[in-house]
Order: sequence, then structure tokens, then C-alpha cells
Amino acid sequence: MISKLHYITQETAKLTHAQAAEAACRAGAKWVQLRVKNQPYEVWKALAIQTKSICRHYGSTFILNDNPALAAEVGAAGVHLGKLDMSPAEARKLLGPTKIIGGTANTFEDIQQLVEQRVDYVGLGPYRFTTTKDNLSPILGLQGYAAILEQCKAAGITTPIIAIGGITAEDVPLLMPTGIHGIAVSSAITQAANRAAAISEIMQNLQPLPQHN
Ligand code: TZP
Ligand code: MG
Repeated sequence: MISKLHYITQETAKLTHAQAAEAACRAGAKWVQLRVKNQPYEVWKALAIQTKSICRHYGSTFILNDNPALAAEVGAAGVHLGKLDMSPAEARKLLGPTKIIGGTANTFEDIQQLVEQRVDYVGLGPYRFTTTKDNLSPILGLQGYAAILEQCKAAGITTPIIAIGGITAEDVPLLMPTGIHGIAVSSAITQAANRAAAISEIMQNLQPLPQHN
């Protein structure tokens, strides 16, 4: 089961990636993607081992960004692959049938390619500008999501689509009706004054509205 809220780690002046993961798990995050960039392999591996143990403690799913071999080595639940990483099909051979494999998409065509390779979920973005990621692809905005999710529906694509990029709790009620499965968030949780309150507001907004007859 793919979570509706993916927490993406970020390093801050006060927190390492692993400490950010800890803080998010303590605040209620049940899915953590360790997103380490530009670090020596040994540092990355050490952070992966720490984050895995934190996630195990809190009963959270631990996903590693970018590196299927390291994901296998540390026993992550899965891997998130960008367009320049190993292909999902190759990663599947390495990781076997039970691990979670997610992939990044910026367009409907990207989604089609990922779905053909049987990813477990797609991260679609960016929703809006964010400083968390360098070399950001063109902003999709609400209209972009609506159009792409409409294409997915017409093509019979049922793979969970996770929106990403500068998303806050207030965006969720607008994004959910486009047909996304959930959202991936870094800053709105890491930098929240009250992370537990931020997560609880997001989670509430992710729930479908009650149906009135
Ligand atoms: N990919 C597209 S936007 C983004 C990634 C990893 C950053 C998400 O972080 P934030 O802080 O929620 O914008
Ligand atoms: Mg990547």
C-alpha cells in the first residue's frame, strides 16, 4: 500500500537528514524518503542505515532516493528513481518483486514510460517553485495536474500518482480532486514550527470528504 503522505528528508542548519527523518517520524510521518545529494558514498550509506533504523522504530516505510544498489544493501523498503537514475526495469531485476519502486515524472509521457516498467507509484511534479530541488522542471500548477490526471484516467492508468514540489497543507484540498493518490512534502514538514500539527493538518486534508446524500 502506497502512503498518501511521503516525507522527503532535507538537511537544515539544525538537523542532519537522519535527524530530520526522526523529527518527522516522531511527528507522525509513516513514509520517509531519504533524499541525500552530493555526499560521499560512505556518508550516504551511514545516513541510510540510521534512517532505516529510525523508520523501523516508528513503523514507517523507508525509501531511499536514487540508488537501488544501496537500497538493497541497507535493506530499504524501496527506492525512488529520478529520470537520470537506473531504469525501474533494471532496478526491479536488482531488488526483486517485493520492493517498492517509484519514479519521477514531469509529463504524461513520463508517466506512461514508468507505468510500462511497472513502477509502484509515480512522483509527478513540480507543483510550484521550490528551493528544495535544483534544476527544477517546468512548474505544472493545478491546471497541469488536472490535465495530466485526466490523460491518465483516459488511458486507464491506475498507478498511484504522488504530487510534489512546494506543497503545503492548504494545497491538498485543491490537488486531491484532480485524482492524485497523495503528496510528497519536504519543507512544509521539516521547517514547520510544529511538525505534528503540520502533518495532522495534511493528513486531514488528504482524507476524502464525507459523501452527503
Ligand atoms: N522533486 C520535485 S520538487 C522536489 C523534489 C524532490 C522537492 C520537494 O520538496 P518541497 O520542500 O516540499 O518543495
Ligand atoms: Mg534521483
